[in-house]
Amino acid sequence: MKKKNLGINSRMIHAGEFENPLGSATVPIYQSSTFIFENADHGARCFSGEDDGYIYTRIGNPTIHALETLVADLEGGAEGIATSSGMAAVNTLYMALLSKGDHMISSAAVYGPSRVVMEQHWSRFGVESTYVNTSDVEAIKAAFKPNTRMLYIETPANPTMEITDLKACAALAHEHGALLVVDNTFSSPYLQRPLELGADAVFHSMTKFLNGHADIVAGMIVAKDKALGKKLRSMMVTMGCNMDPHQAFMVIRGVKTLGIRIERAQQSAMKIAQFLEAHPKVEWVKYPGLESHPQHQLAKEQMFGFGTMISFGLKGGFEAGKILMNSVELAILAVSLGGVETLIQHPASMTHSKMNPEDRLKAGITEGLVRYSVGIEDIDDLIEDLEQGLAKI
Ligand code: LCS
Repeated sequence: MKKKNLGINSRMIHAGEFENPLGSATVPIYQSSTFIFENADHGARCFSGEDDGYIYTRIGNPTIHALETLVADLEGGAEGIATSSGMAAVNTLYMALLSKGDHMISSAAVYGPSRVVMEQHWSRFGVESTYVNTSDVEAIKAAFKPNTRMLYIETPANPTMEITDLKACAALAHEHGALLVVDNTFSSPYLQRPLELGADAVFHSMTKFLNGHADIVAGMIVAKDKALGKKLRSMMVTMGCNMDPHQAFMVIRGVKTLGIRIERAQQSAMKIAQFLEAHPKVEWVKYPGLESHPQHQLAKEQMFGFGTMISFGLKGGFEAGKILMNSVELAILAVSLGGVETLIQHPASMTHSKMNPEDRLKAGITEGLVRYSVGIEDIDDLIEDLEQGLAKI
């Protein structure tokens, strides 16, 4: 039975290449910084690329390779490049694909540091950027310039939950000679596969769903074709933002349960979103599964499920949100997302606090927005927790 013919749940458990001379059931941790050459000629052949033997863990490592080939398989790409964190993946993409004088267009609502690093640091090296509401295709069209080299999309967006039409973005980017890069952190390949919709590269903060247990920080880029993969890998190796073998082992372990974790959590997310929408103290709820979500139809078309992330605003604004965050007992007050534990946080003062306040508001990240990442606890407990927290407002 060929592994590539298997469904995604089977591939989450069995995909990924690793040499297995001792027949271990799981991928071993090759916790070694360097690898022994058979002789001097072998060493030279490894360096020249004539032999694909391992050299040094920053360049390549069998445990990391197993994870890279696993996630590349799930995303349907040619090459996976593991990085030390999601932000290392972001900076590898920027560094490899943008040069002085180039321009990129990005979703206005993205994970705060992905935008801040571009506006405050890559701008120092002459890279220009424009931020638009990418759920509006016309706004993207209008932002292209002759030097636009990258269209950078986060969908659903952190934390506004806006959805962007990836097929339309791929067509627009390619028409203008630019690459489409998608941050797929909020969905994971289980719920959305941007490469199948025309993206050139997709990446993850694997700190979130792929690892799923709030115990590892990690990133991954998957390139659609080998040539782009080679360029990105070479940049990752040169910048030295490689993953550690133990980190890779942990994520491989996490990916095995990705499907069942998401299925369970998104079932609860739908119920929680409906509960919040009907609650008198709640002003608005953004969850792609709700018919009230402005891009509900698009989410249905390009995603395989509505996910586990909800954002909402309370009638009492930020003060009410603060009371709720201080009152929940089961949900944990912490940043990050996509783990087995339910988390609640306030983007304006936490994950997106370094953004210019005016830009933050323009991007739809209001002072009162509360972000809720649904875990796999019992749904009745989660609702009861929110109910008692909301009652304190
Ligand atoms: N992309 C997205 C969509 C993210 O949510 C994050 C982290 C990153 C990239 C960066 O990944 P990292 O380097 O942290 O692995 N998001 C966080 C969040 O929303 N709360 O805490 C971290």
